[in-house]
Amino acid sequence: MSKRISLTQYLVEQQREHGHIPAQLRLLIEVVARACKRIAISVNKGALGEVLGSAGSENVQGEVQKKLDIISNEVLIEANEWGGHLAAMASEEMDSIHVVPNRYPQGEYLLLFDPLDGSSNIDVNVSIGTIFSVLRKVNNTRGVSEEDFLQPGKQQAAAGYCVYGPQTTLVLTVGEGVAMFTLDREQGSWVLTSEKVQIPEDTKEFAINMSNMRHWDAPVKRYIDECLAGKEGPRAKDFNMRWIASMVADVHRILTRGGIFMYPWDKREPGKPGKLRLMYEANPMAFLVEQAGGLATNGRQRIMDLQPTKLHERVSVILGSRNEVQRVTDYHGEST
Ligand code: AHM
Ligand code: MG
Repeated sequence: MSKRISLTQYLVEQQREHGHIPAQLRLLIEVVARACKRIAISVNKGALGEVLGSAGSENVQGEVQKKLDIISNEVLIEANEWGGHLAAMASEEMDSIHVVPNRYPQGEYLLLFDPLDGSSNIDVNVSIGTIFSVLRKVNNTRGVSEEDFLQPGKQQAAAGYCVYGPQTTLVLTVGEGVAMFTLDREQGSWVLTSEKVQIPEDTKEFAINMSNMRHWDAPVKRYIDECLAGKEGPRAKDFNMRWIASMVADVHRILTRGGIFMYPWDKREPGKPGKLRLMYEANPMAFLVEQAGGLATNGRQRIMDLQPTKLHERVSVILGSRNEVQRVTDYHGEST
């Protein structure tokens, strides 16, 4: 059997080789990974743990919160607030930022997360996940405020997700490629199972919620129409479609075998730039996808170049295999 490399060993080796993972960042990643293990235990218990169903509350975006959304949020906060590596946290499930209480030392990092992405899949036993993004607190001269979080995605120090599926897998980047770790349940440890992940440049697989087709903008409609035309159409090849409705699971497939994922802006709510959240979903996934050789845009600009104006900002998302994302982005350019 080949040598097993744990998450800790991987991070220590990265630190030695590249010297760019400060001890605080390593600790932070390990704490997030530990929290994900706890969330995985709750997810696995399902009905037996009485964790399914709605919590009877709404988040800041007016979405009904599931019990597991709230449990996962609490697990991440409790695990991270006392370690001394963080200044504050922000979550899709909280109205405003959570500043590390005074009784604990304040660190230099900011942690953002979608504690349980793919909430509509919780009760039906389909893959869901936790997405996280790490920023550095740039201004050290005062306390911490929401403004400190409003940094473009290219400034992320680390990002990743944990997918709770048939296997529990943690996928991570610290800016030196993408690595995957599978949870060994018997040992309770994360084992490196894939390194230097690369997304193929071309693909025959797309992921989009087709029920929104009538609301799409012309460039998205053109791209999908061409895919659907198959061998006989302008693309001269047949395409396959997948839509799990859990971004983590769709992105995980794309990191594993390629593909394109789109949750584009559509005409239903003209004032709203998209469904997915820039800071908790789009930025961390864009960082991972780019580190694996793919692209991530909002149709017009690179996602990680976008300057956020508010914490819960939404964005149009197109990411995955480089040549396909470039094609959809070019279609947007041609339509203006
Ligand atoms: P959530 O964070 O409330 O779970 O919403 C995000 C999810 C993504 O994981 C997924 O890609 C999308 O919403 C699915 O949306 P839809 O149900 O419109 O297909
Ligand atoms: Mg989400």
